[in-house]
Amino acid sequence: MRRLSDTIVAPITGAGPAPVAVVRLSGASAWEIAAQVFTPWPDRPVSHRAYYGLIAQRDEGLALVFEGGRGFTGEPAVEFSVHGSLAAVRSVVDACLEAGARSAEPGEFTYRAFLNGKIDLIEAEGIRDAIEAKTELQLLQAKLLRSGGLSAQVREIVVALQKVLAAVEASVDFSEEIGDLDRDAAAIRLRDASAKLDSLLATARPGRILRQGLRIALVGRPNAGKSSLLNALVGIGRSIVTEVPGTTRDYIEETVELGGVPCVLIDTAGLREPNDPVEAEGVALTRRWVESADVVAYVYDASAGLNEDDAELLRQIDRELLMIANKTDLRPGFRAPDGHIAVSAKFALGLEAISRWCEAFSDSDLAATTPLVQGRHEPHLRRANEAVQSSLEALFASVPDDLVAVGLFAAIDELGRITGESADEDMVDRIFSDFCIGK
Ligand SMILES: Nc1nc2c(ncn2[C@@H]2O[C@H](COP(=O)(O)OP(=O)(O)O)[C@@H](O)[C@H]2O)c(=O)[nH]1
Ligand SMILES: [Mg+2]
Repeated sequence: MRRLSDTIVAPITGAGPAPVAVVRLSGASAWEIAAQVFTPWPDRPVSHRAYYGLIAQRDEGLALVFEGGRGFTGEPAVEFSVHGSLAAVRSVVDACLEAGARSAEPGEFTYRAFLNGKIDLIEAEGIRDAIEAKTELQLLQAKLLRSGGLSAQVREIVVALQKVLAAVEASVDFSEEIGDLDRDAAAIRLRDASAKLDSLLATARPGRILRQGLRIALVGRPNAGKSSLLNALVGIGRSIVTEVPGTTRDYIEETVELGGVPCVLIDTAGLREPNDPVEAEGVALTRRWVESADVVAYVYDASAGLNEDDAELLRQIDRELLMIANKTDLRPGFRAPDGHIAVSAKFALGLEAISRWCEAFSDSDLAATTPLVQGRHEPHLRRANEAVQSSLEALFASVPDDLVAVGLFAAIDELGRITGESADEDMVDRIFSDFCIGK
């Protein structure tokens, strides 16, 4: 386990060379250590003030000083701005290590901010997401988490449950003095809490799409133009990452931003396309891609139309379906059936309609205005909701009121795991180990 009593040091800016780099020193002895590596160190440093001087006897730069409770970590800290060369950064870090600091582990600054009560776990996740954001919406979303919007909603539910719990416990302990529990009032509170949990849970899918991308499997008969469509979409989209297909893979994935939404396009490139698309192997493989996808983009040749093979493939698909009529350039005047999108992959026509569809499907408007729950939060919210439901049932069943309390304790505990109030050490460690060094 990390020792909180240590003073830790790490660069908090990216790998240089760059004009400037920042090295953060944080912990109880930060000022004492800074006094050894920075000259002239002020006699009475003032928090939030920057001092100019010589750092580690080699490079001149600024020392920005924070007193305990006022910086990012909540501890005394000093941030040195130096020239952004590898050598300059290393000499500052080394000087701090020699003076008694140790290297910070990944996420350790944020971990301390959490332990010192500056942020909760959700806000820490917002910081991580801001660092990792690849799209504008991801950045906006990270800000919503960081500014405590989701934390406040979770806490509000906890407070409501605590009020019911207090009433239940009072009626158990002092029923003679205060009379029976007001079951209707308790039920109203619990139903309201459950509805709030439901609406938080409803943001899980757009949240997952925003972070991990909307997974779209391209499916259709051989030669329908699936690979051409993938290339055309990559051509109009803003490229995020390109995954190189491994030798063991029988498909490729390309991540591209379409209509502001990160989309993972899944194609069957490299695979021997079966002659008969409904032959066992073809269907089994298609099913495997489809299973990992949110959406199946079913591509067909508009000049040939849909036939029995298409019907058979379509019967296998149990995902949200987007029908795409391709090769419309071969059929001037083609009018796509309702709900189908007409494109020409070859001439990159009609692709904007696919972007708009992705934008609408993934509720990306929501992501700009509402904090969305993350994969880590989801099981806790679900279990909290189940516990609230069981309390509601117990409320009107002929069972002791203690049983109502059991469900409420469980729900409050689950919600505390989201914000970190009742999180165990392993879980907290897992979250912070996702962070990079220097954060
Ligand atoms: N005219 C025309 N040909 C296309 C279009 N899209 C794909 N093709 C051609 O159709 C053939 C099969 O395309 P491909 O993308 O490999 O299909 P896949 O088997 O579904 O991946 C190739 O010769 C493409 O050039 C299109 O929009 N218009
Ligand atoms: Mg292909």
